[in-house]
Amino acid sequence: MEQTLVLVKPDGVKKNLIGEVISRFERRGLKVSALKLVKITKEQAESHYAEHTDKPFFGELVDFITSGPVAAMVISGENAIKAVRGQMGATNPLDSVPGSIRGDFALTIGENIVHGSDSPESAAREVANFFKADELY
Ligand SMILES: Nc1nc2c(ncn2[C@@H]2O[C@H](COP(=O)(O)OP(=O)(O)O)[C@@H](O)[C@H]2O)c(=O)[nH]1
Ligand SMILES: [Mg+2]
Repeated sequence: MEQTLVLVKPDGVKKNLIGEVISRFERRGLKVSALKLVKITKEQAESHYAEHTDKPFFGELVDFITSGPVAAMVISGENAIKAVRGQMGATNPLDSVPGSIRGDFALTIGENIVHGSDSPESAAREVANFFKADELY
C-alpha cells in the first residue's frame, strides 16, 4: 500500500478536469484518501517544488501553481506512486501518449494539468505539506 500526493493544477481546475482526473484513478482501482480545493501559498509552493529551486523555470513554476486554486488529494493503493505517474503521462505533454492525462488534455510543459509524487520520500514530504494526519482516510 502506497500513498501519493496528486494536484490538479490551476490549468486543470480552469478546464473543469478535476472529476475527469479523479475518475481515471478511481476506475483504475486507486482510492481517494484525502481531498480539498486550495490556493497554495508561495511558501508552500516553494517547499512543494524544493528539488527544482535551482532550475531556470523555478520562478515560473511557483507563479503558476499559486495562480489559482488546485485540487489537492492523496491517492492510495498498491504501487500508487508508479500507477499514478503512468496515468499522468510524460512531463512534456508532447511526449505523453494518448490515453494519459497529459497526452489527452495538455500541450505545453508549463501547463500539464497534474502533479504526482515521484518517490515514497517525495510522497511523504508532499502529503505532509498539504494534509494533517487526521485529514487522511
Ligand atoms: N516552463 C517549464 N516548466 C517545466 C520545465 N520542466 C518541468 N517544468 C514544470 O515543472 C513541473 C515539475 O517538473 P518535474 O518534477 O520534472 O516533472 P513532473 O514530476 O512530471 O511534474 C512539471 O510538471 C512542469 O509543469 C521546463 O523546462 N520549463
Ligand atoms: Mg516531479
